Amino acid sequence: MSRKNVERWVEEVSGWTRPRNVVWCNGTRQEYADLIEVMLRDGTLVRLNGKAYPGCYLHRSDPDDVARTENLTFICTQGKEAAGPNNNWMSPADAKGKVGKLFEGSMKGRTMYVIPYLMGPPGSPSSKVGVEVTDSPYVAASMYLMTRVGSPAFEHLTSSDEFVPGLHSLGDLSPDRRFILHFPEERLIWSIGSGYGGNALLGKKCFALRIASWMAREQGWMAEHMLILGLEDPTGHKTYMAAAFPSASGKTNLAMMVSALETEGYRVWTVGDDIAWLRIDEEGRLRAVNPEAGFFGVAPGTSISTNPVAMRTIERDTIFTNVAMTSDGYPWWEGMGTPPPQGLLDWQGRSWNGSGPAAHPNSRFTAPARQCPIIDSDWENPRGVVISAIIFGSRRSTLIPLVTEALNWEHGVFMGAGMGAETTAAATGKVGVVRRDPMAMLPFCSYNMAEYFAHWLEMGRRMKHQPRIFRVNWFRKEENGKFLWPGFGENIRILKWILERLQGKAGARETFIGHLPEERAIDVHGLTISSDQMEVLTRVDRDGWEKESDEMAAFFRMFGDKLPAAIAEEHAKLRRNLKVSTLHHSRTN
Ligand code: OXD
Ligand code: MN
Repeated sequence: MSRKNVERWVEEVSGWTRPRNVVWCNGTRQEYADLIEVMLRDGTLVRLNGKAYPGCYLHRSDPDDVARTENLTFICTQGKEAAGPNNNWMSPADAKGKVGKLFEGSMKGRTMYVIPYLMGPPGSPSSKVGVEVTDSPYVAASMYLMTRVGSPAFEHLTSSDEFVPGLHSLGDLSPDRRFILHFPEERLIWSIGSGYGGNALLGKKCFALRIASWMAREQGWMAEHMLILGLEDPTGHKTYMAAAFPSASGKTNLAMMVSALETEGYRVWTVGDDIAWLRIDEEGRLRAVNPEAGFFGVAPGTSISTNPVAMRTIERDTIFTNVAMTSDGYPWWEGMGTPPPQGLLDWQGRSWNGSGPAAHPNSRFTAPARQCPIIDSDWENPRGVVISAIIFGSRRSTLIPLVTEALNWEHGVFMGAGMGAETTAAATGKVGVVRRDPMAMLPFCSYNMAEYFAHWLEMGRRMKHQPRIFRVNWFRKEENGKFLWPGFGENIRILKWILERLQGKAGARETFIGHLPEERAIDVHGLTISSDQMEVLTRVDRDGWEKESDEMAAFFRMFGDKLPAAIAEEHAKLRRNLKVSTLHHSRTN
């Protein structure tokens, strides 16, 4: 490599942030052990019960630093237009002037870790190198779990000189001096004032989604907020699917699902749980790799019944953040399936008095992907896996059916582009309000989303074998607030319908929102769900769609005439069809 280029950059930033010393990370186990030692000594980590949870630690963060801060996240491009109405923008000069000052001396008295890391499988044409410089040992240790640190990165750099530098400092952790800045034109990341995963593990959201989505558009590939799974059918054949859901909406659970139809031969294999890098192969198929090497999953709600695979993945060599801790040194969180024990310490280390959650709602586990018992045999295949279906999903307690298949690629892109989602605790702000979150990428697309939709359309045109596109919603609720669909391992029934659609076997009826499963096309044997409930789950609610369509219109209007004509046309078609169905409605009533 240009190890020299990296050295030059490190020298520059250390002259300016002034750390006490600089440590280069090579990715060895010993280095990881040393980092852990440092943090046990200074209280950054607490060792968990070594018998039940060997190699596991708890980190309690600053109480004001527990989630991504979208309002403090900026795209810094020469022109504001390039960032689009979907991003906060600062000019590179202003950003560097303002935030550069905060970095001055910000590492005083601390160690600076230099972390060269590879995103993607070693030897893959999709993989890319980043170098993160950080003064947080917690961030450095987390990077060991989430990426491939050291030699895989240097080896990759023998074939290409390109690396994405990322400068991170905890600063004083004040939200008033917190900035997550992206300079996509020069492929640079600056982050200060937060140690939280999505703000500070720069390989994840900052590089693998924001910088990468920009690079992907320029270079003709895609960087998406998607899990990747392999669905094995009774013949032993695997079909790979990629699914985009907003943060904290069950991607990890879906990617690691223990199938309720396992005895019939349907099972799921995990390739990734959060991010997919997709490119078109020589035969015109879409192939995906998981750029990450670990999981940064939401703890609350994870249990032996909801996600036994995750529970097994995190029983060793895992860092927990902001979970509660029992008096025996076990991690604990709401929805873990055991009642809160006596003597519980809450996520801030205080004795828990029963009021409020003991674990923070966005508390997390960080664990290497190779520990996942159902990790797919091809998860590190340099060529990636061929994607046959793309699934969009989000939390919606009303309206959106259990599953819908798009009528074609353009309609599918419209489906993703207009997707609404209820907000979650993964970002600061109000939870449970519906916002438009196209392709679950609203917080992560670093350029004008109108151009992002155009890029999706263009990718579709370039593919000879387009994946089919689906929209799912496991989160529909009854009036009493109970979920209508059991979810988790039972979601295999929906994946099975999707697979049968790909195989031309499953029945569907065409409606103006797409293909919906025919009555009894979804295999519900063994489930206690009535045909009335299934009918509700697959119904098209005209009035609800009228309102949904208005909300989409308001969102699309932000993009003015940049909105691709194909998206505007799909929206107009929905409007026309709604009118027709109103006429029909009034005639038959
Ligand atoms: C995540 C997120 O942590 O999307 O994956 O916030
Ligand atoms: Mn995510």
